[in-house]
Amino acid sequence: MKNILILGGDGYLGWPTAMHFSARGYNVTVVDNNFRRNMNNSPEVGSLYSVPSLNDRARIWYEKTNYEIKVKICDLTNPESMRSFFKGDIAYDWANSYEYNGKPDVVIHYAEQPSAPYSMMDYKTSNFTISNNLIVTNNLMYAVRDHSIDTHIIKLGTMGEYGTPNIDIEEGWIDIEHKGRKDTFLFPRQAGSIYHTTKIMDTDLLWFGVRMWGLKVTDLMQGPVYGVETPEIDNDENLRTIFNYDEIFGTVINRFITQAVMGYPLTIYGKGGQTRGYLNINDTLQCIMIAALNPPKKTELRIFNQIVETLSVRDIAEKVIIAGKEIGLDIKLKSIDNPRIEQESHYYNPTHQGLADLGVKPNYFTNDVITKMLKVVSKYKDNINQKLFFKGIRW
Ligand code: USQ
Repeated sequence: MKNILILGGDGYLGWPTAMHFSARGYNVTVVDNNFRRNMNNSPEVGSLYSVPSLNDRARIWYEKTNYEIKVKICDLTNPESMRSFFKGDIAYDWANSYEYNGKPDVVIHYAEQPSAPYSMMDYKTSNFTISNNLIVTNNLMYAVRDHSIDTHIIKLGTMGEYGTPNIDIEEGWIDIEHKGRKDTFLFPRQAGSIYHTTKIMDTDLLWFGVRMWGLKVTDLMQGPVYGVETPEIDNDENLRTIFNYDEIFGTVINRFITQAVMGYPLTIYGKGGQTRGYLNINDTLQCIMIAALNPPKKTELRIFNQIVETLSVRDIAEKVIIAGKEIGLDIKLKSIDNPRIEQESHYYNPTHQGLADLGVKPNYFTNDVITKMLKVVSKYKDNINQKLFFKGIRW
């Protein structure tokens, strides 16, 4: 494994992933269409701080570490743009000052519209989510099939593909016995938003590519991620990753931490019994690295549930309140009429053994982790616009 291609390398997870691989000596290329960055300029979106352009961040990273991260800004819904990364030409694109690496050994696919609320705003944002996410995945699948069949595709899926069924959630697959015969199928899926539905469709596309053409795919069913620091960011202002606290792009833990810092009551939607599998951003990095170092067999769609612990919204709020007290914060919570359509108290028991068996060591949502996050976020207090905490995007 030498060449790593990261699609969506400017996002919350993409940029830390790029630095994580680069710091370990891999040849990293990041591609992005600037969607998340442009959205941060919208008056409805709140980011804790602004981050340098992707090209500038790569330059700053190089000056600090001597490791090069190659950057290409382009739209991967354009099939020719996607295919250019898999042809293996060592070519120079003069117009964009970009030099192509050889074929990627691993491609990590984050290049999707990642927000459930955004996908539910109206038919336009829904159409954008569907067309962007599915066309990028389909372009990727064909590019690998046509030019680089040995490339290992690591696709970020989501635990939300499974929904909240009243049975245990298996790791991707389920054995079914029906009228005396047995077979193995993808675990039943039932998404709670248009965004999550596109992730189900991505999985179906890739499963098709695996069966038809023998692609080598790892699909990571990831839960909501939280955190603001990684060893590579190393508290460096210029290497920070995009961090949103607004209702559209902020995930619940990052939002609650930011609300806590501002003394704003934590926005619990409905009963707060909504339970999900969470993980720290550092565990995302661990999981991706371990998945890359342990590729599946050819013709295998390997699925891992990428979470480390399950928590309800109320559990999260209570933990933040307790940790906040330790550093003198008086945090309240507030139950809000739920703008989403989802179960608010339900059974939830997902298996998540595969990545642990490969050596992932979990970091939990502890007091210590919470107080550290509260302290980092406090530094940017002046940038926080409380009006963006709740907008009420209805499903
Ligand atoms: N929630 C609140 N209050 C808030 C925000 C959220 O109670 O202020 C609740 C939501 O109703 C939901 C839960 O917290 O029940 C999680 O919401 P979220 O916004 O953190 O996560 P979600 O919309 O599901 O999406 C996020 C990421 C997405 C990823 C997904 C993993 O944005 O990219 O795929 O987490 S999962 O949820 O497992 O599908």
